[in-house]
Amino acid sequence: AAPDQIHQLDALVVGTGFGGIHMLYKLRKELGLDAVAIDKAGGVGGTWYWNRYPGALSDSESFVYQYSFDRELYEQNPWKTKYVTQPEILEYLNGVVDRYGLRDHIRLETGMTEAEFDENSGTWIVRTDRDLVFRCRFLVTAVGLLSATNLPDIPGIEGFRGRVVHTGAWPTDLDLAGKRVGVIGNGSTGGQVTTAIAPVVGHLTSFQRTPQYSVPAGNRELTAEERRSHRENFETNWEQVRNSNVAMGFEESTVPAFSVSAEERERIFQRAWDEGGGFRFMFETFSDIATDPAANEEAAAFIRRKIAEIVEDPEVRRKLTPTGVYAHRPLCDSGFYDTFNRPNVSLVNVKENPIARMAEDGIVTEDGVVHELDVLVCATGFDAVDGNYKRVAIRGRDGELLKDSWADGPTSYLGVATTGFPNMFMILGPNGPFTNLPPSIEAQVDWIGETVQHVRDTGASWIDVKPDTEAAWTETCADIANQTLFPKAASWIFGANVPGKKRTVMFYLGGLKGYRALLAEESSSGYPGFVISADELAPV
Ligand code: NA7
Repeated sequence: AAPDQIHQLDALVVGTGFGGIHMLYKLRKELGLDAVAIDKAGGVGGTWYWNRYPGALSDSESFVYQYSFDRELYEQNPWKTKYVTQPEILEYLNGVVDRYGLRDHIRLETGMTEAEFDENSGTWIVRTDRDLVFRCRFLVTAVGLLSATNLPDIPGIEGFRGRVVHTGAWPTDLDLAGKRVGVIGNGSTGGQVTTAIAPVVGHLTSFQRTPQYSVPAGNRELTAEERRSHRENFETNWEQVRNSNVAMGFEESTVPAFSVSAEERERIFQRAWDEGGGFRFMFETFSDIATDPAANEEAAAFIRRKIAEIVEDPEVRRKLTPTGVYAHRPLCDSGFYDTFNRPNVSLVNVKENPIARMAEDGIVTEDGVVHELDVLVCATGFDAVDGNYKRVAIRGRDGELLKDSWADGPTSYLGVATTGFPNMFMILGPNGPFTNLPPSIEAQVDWIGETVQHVRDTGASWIDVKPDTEAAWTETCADIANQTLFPKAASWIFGANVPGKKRTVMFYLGGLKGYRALLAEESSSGYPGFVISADELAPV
């Protein structure tokens, strides 16, 4: 584009999910900057725009699955159930955008394709898939850590006469009633979609590679008393959330599993099972489920006993029963195991009997059976954390591509900035906290806002992470992860779900409280982990 077609801005935000919306609010309403947000989607909402599959639900409890930056917004939110569904969350986010008058500053159906840092001017030039080019001092990427879809590579899939859909790009016109539907995957998404559609479809075939541990979600209406308490205890509740590890709105246990008797242990697991919630089951019961193999096995064995009680057919039960460590992202469901007692549901374990190819009329497994399908639903997850960064060309200092800089695995400092890419801030970048996400997003947005203000106040043109700082942070994240059992399970938390993706640490598992303290220390001590362009020029 000719220079006169370039839109000059103080800041550009890429993405309009929970992170992007809050960042745009911060930049415009609190810092008074000229900021715009773009999104490749046709509406705002990020994750909650794309994941419209039946059964899509946040399994963070609704009283903590929202913003806390405006108490009035919080108090006016009408959510009445313990968990909220995709349409409710999407409506909420649209309401936030309208409430603060942000819609005029959002360009939809506009995807970032390239971004390049110009060191002389200390600005970013951002190109899009439209005729829109931006030049801005600050670039904030809020592109989602679970949004770049991962599709299975099935030979012959293009010859399938039916329809193939990914849960993370769900079409609005798809009617599954009476259809023969295959679902590949049984993570959070697969569990939800399978449970929701089984009563509606003609026949459902679930293709599972790794059986999962799941506990009941326990969704229900909140009582009037609970809702009143959430409003009235706004400050104490959010203080608790911000000073916890997983930010889910409960106190994490400090009691080791073997410090109580076997009967007491059983009682505590049963109480958690009855209450519901995957994170509660893993972190509210005992302090060492995620770290001590023997404690972990106690929790796993409890869930296996429940599966044995629920699932009637012995062969189906065997296939549904996990044997490994309980260290994926903890799941919960609304009747997942029960679904396999239905006469219209069948289960194929694709580790024992892999998918060989796709025929015109369905999936052919290695035993030669054709599983006839009208629709194939891929609940196969995401190229998590860095997926969206690798799909565009982001060039930092000296023209280096971000995906090359991350060739050995994505890194950052505090999940918000990465060396060589000055003035670029990430929301939920690699090696950020592993928590219920809105509270971590708010911590990052606050910090990014403060840092942008700092750079402006000092008159500097850019700020960049020191390479040593970033290397040390990667090491910290790896050290903490290695003290847990999570690396022992092959999941997206470590990049293990995408073929060919390097397995590496992608989260800070030290908890939100510690994370927030580190962010605060960095800014209050004058950004020792960063180089600020003026610093370099200062006489020694
Ligand atoms: P997940 O948790 O990555 O689950 C993906 C599922 O798809 C999982 O069961 C995978 O089996 C399965 N999968 C992936 N690729 C294949 C192939 N090629 N063949 C067979 N099965 C496959 O994604 P979700 O969308 O459920 O959830 C992601 C996060 O989003 C979730 O944790 C929430 O935080 C929100 P595997 O276990 O790898 O053997």
